[in-house]
Amino acid sequence: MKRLFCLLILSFGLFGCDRDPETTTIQMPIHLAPQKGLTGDWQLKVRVSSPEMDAVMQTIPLTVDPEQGGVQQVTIPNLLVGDTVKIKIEILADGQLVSERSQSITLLDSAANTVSFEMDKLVEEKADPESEEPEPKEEEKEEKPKKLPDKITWQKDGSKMVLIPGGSFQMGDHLDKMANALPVHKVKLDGFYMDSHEITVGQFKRFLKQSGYKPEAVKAGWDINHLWNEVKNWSPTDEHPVIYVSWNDATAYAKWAGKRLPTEAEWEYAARGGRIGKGYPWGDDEKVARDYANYQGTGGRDKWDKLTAPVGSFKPNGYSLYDMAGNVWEWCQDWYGSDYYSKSPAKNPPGPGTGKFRVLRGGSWGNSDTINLRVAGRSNDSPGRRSRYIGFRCVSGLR
Ligand SMILES: [Ca+2]
Repeated sequence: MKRLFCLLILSFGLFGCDRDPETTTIQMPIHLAPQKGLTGDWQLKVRVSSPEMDAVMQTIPLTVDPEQGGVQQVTIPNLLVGDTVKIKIEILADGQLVSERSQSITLLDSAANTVSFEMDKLVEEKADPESEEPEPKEEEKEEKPKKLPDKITWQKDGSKMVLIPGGSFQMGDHLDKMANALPVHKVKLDGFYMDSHEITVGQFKRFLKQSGYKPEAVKAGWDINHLWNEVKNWSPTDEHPVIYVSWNDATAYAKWAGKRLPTEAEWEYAARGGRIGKGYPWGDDEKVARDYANYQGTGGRDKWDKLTAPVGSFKPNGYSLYDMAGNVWEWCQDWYGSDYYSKSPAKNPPGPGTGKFRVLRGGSWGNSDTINLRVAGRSNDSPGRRSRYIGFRCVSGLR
């Protein structure tokens, strides 16, 4: 019983309803033995790769209580029939790897491809992180040189940043009233680091002090004290997100910090937190929205009525990003194009070459409807626009 083991079960069930001859799915029931006395923020990382395609990687919050044990179902769609793929499962507690398993499977035509993983004795592996299982040994060695830290602190502005691993996702949504989120299309992105929090009032003040940059509100005639008094009405402390920043201001900050604004595709991919086809950063359940987002009104964790919340007051998504829904709208790098999704390049789309408005994402404390909190929701405004509802965060590419 003490031995670690990995059980592979292939079951070839013909489901009949899959008429697409080229793609299929993998179903992955992940069995967790009860882990006595363990607490922490648990995550499941799933990586699927083959010689024919780039790695698809997801980070998923563990829905099974590790103390109780149980089965968590993971489904990976849109895989090529006939491909032999390698699946790697990692379990992390508070960002630290505690257990991993790998298996390969050849995907069958029109079949439900199932790989079952048995995870037990998580703590024994944690105690010896250098230990490797005999079976996946060679493949583990291949991957180690690529390993980047999951979390970093950006020296220039002190931001905590999290690694968003490269991969592919379905961008957009079929939800009513979101014609500009169509067509849903596959996008492939290189990895990047993203600020885990929105840029705060305190960070933006330090930027102005150190750089001498004159914010757009001041250029437009506001006294700087008037600007900060206005900010204070809705973002009362240095820990609240900065507001009344135009796209030009946000871009100037990012440039000063040696970062950049996220592309719209990067923002949506990151907001999804490794989840596939879900409406919000936390999944589909609107009833728990106030655990994750500050929007109009209060309830649950949302104690902020008619103002922003200090950044990081709500639960993070699967990539440890906070406030990707609500609090403040976030500027993206791209020009806005309502029909851009029909002509977007498949890899690292940069947005239209020109336009009148810049993309805004994520909704804000002022939104009454959760539709604005959706990961695929798109808004826009002119690059000089300043508002109590708009802030930003930055990213850095890996090269
Ligand atoms: Ca609120």
